[in-house]
Amino acid sequence: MVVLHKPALERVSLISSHGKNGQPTARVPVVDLSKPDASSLVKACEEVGFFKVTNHGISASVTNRLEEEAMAFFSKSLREKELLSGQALSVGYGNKKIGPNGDEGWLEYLLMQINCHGGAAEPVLSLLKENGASSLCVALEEYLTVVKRLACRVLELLAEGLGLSQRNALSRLLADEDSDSMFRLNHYPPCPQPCGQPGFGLTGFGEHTDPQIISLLRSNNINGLQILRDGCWVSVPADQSSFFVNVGDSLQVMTNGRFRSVRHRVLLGNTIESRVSMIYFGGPPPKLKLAPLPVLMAEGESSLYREFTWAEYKKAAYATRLADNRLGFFEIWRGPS
Ligand code: GA4
Repeated sequence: MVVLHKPALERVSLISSHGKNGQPTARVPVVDLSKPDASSLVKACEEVGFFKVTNHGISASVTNRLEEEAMAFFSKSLREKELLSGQALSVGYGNKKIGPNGDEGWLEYLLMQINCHGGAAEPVLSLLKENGASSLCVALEEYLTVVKRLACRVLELLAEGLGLSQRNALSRLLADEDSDSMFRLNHYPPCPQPCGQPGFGLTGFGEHTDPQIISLLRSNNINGLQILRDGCWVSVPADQSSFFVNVGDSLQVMTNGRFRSVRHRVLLGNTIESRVSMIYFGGPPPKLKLAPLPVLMAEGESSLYREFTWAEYKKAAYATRLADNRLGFFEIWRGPS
């Protein structure tokens, strides 16, 4: 993986090479938390809406434990796993179906709300315990504590890079006991047969942007993640020791479009091994009014969005299909440009 230092990030295209299957590979901006550079972090959010965090301080034993527990859960029988499905707003165990509006992907998952103490919330927590998955709960608890801390650290660095006077101006939204954050464990089983272009063809998770403020993804070493960059899909080489971070729609609004929520998807090609990913979606409290931060607005600049709360946005999001441009409904139309 090529590490981009600030001047290089300014110069080069984000497509670095073409993989074996002819698919362009993304040159992902890297943020090394052992020597953090707030301005290159801001630049990555403006130009790509996506970056990778290294030297993050989360021990491999914590991520490995959760990955092992997740695999143990997903290797249970469908009947056992389905005891955890059918909850409101898609929370719980899901198989192929994503969201309530007919989207499907080649995956199974566990989706949960995060509670005010930063752990997995009810009803998934009780269902896991009742169904003999208490060691998964322990691994979840341990992981969620550290991943939330990392998300807050990234947001503090962003606040610094944006020149916000309060370091916690963004991170406090995740730290708030009413923060509406979520977590998902995804298991993409091996593809049944090589399909489409060699190595690429089966949609694991269809294209979308994340509605929340920020998402932190950690996966095993199986490729599949792609981001949309200047109208082209580019593959993100897997890196199990790093965290991939993407800007969500809410942060796009709070920066009045200066940061872009990145469109991404998962395409599968591996016929032998499973892809496992764990994603923390840091969201604000339901009552928060999503609007550009006044200090980020230049003189005379007006908001690109009408004012709405996170609760309204989330409700609207659940009425959309995965690939829809959800923020479009909240944009103020300014006539033909
Ligand atoms: C995309 C980001 C997160 O995975 C998620 C997804 C949610 C779900 O799977 O229930 C949604 C999707 C996501 C956006 C539009 C709606 C809601 C599926 C869907 C079709 C948990 C989230 O918050 O929004």
